[in-house]
Amino acid sequence: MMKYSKLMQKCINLAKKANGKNMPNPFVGAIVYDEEKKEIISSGYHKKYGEAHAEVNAIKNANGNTIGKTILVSLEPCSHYGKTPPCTDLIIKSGFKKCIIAMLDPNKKASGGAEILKNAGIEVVEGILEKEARELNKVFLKNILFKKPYVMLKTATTLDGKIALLNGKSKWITNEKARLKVQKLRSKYQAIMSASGTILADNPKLNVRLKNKTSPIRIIFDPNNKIPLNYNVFNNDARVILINNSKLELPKHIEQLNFDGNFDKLFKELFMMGICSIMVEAGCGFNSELIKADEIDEINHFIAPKIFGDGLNFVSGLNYNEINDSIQLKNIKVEQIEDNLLINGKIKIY
Ligand code: AOF
Ligand code: ZN
Repeated sequence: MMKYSKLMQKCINLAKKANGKNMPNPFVGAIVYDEEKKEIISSGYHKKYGEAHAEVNAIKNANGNTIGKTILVSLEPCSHYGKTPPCTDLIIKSGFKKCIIAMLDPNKKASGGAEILKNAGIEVVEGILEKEARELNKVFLKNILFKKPYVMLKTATTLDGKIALLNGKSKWITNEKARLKVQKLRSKYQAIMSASGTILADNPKLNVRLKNKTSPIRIIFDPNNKIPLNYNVFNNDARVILINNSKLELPKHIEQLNFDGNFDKLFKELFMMGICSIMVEAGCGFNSELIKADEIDEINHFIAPKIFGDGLNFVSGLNYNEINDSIQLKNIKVEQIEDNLLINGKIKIY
């Protein structure tokens, strides 16, 4: 199994090259392998939404050298006619002996490929680097299983957990390199979401100031119509979705959505508007609402070596009687960025 893990890791690394152009489709990588010669014949990945699947690209690159060979794919080969024909047909036609899969496809329309291959006499091995493959496709999994966007909360606090001084001042808690990291995180999400408190206090641009990177869609939570339309977040650098219950006349790049207090419904509506992944950068009020509504999947939390004493909390209004009932982040990763720390963890694992 060791050799398959190494090869599957290569499939996963290949899949990442799509760099989001695959959205809303999954990241998928594939390798055609010769078990006798112990060598990789070819590889491929899903490059762009609507275009060839990973298996198709890997098989094309094998130039006919597939009979009796093994194919490794980071996702169960599809069995359906979508934008492209079923990969199972091509795998069977190409004469493969074995198919190694990291994870089954959660998409009911396309799943069942493993069974089809087995019925055609191909040996199928499932679950190689499944955890890594699910991490790679966390956004796709959330989208398919819940019809909602994947939501990551970014926070930055002092050592004593404060996001601002009591007077609201918060520029700058983290160091410059940590702020560059925030730009990189923003570039990985399709949309960035913030709320009126933060926007009125900081008038942020919520854009990406990195070379060759487009800025994310901005989702502005302002149900009580507090933010004037001349604020930076409403400029036409990118599409804006404004959550606001007033009757407004808006420029073309701003779409309006109402909010009735139900976050589950709000995120489902955002998904229907094509939003697959969201990074939240807001203040205590909005962070707390989303955490209480159980809408956060992942947290990236920066810590700076400062002590503010009395100040604004990162979360408030949550309380538990038992430690076991409190929120426990999983799969923790810690990165030191000069004198700051970045702690990444999951609230939900898909
Ligand atoms: C991909 N790339 O490499 C694999 C996918 O509309 P289609 O034909 O592109 O089908 C999309 C579905 O196919 C997708 O949701 C997933 O379930 C399955 N497998 N999709 O985009 C790939 N192997
Ligand atoms: Zn396919």
